[in-house]
Amino acid sequence: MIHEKYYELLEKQEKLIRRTNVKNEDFYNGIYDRYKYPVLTRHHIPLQWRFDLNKESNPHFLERLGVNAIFNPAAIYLNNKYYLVCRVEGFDRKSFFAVAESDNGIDNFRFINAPIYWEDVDKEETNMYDMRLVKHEDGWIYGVYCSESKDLEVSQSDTSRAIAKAGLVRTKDLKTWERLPNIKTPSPQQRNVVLHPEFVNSQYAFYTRPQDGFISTGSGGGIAFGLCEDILNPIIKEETVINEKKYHTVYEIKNGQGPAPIKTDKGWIHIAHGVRNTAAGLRYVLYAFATSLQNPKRIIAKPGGYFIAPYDSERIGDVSNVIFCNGVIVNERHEVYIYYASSDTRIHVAVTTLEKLMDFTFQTPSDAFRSLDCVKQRLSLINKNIELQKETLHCFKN
Ligand code: M1P
Repeated sequence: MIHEKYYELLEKQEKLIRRTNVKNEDFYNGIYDRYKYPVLTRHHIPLQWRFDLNKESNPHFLERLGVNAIFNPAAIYLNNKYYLVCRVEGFDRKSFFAVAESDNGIDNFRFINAPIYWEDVDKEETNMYDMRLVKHEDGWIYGVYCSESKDLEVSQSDTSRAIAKAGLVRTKDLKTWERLPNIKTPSPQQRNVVLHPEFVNSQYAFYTRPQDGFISTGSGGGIAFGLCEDILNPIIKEETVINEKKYHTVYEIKNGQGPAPIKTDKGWIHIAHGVRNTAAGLRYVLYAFATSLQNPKRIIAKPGGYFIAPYDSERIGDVSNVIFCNGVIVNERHEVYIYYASSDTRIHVAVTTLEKLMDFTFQTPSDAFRSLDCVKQRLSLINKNIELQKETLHCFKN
């Protein structure tokens, strides 16, 4: 017999899932709209994934397998539906992937099927997270994720040193997944590895983020590019850093590719995350850049500063002051849905159009790298506006 408490919690959860999301009218930058409510939180997880519903075996209706957070989702648009492949983190710290579906991309996201399970090919793998989904021109949907294992080279007393690698899976329907071998790269550690949607020189192309250590990126930490001949035996022989981390920018100590880039008439638009250090710890923001259609290794535009930063309550969570994005959707109406997580805790959406995103990417002044040069940029903007105001006043008087 099902415990009566289940029905009570289910009713509450249904209200949450069916709640209409609305634009956050307090926020304006013209570039994108923020939405009032997160699109997914841990309260959206199906109750049967957390509770034993049976009154006999669970008379007090205790939570057996809790969920701590839902964040950093991959995103894909299939058959007019919006899908997020979320990072779901249990109370035990282990993350896994689960698919949520919505008809409009901004609300009513509901988890479907069961948590994703695939063949266990790497017995050393302890944790998995931050998938990037790509519908590749070869016809498969690929997922690249961070596959974490304990570093066995360090002494036994070091219980936290780990190794991050790039795990690879593929699917056609988000239900059945084929686990392919981990991607081999020249760098000792990898996170934020992303497949480019098209072949480059007849090869699979990847963005990587080489790093020496698990947390600290050491000599790596920028966005690199590499080619791979065989996706079933994925080896990237050479990684070339195309977008470095840089002093006194928003990507000073880490710089990682977000979702796969968006193709536009003027170039590939990338949403990436940049990290800097502060007295309060690391601060993660999103920024944008564009690469050439003819040569995806060449950066052709890079607006200065951030695109999305932690805002109001987004600042607070398990790992505060973090905005992370590994999923974006462009629908047939050229609307752009940017799924971002705040503070490693919950998922939000920011919505714009391709036209506005291109305007932002190609027209925003780039970082001048020095305060006085940035003042010059701003003075040029102000002076142009003063001229316009004078002209307008003149016209008005006449
Ligand atoms: O805690 C912030 C993020 O830290 C890691 O990202 P990165 O390697 O780019 O610094 C990941 O653990 C990511 O999931 C997390 O959101």
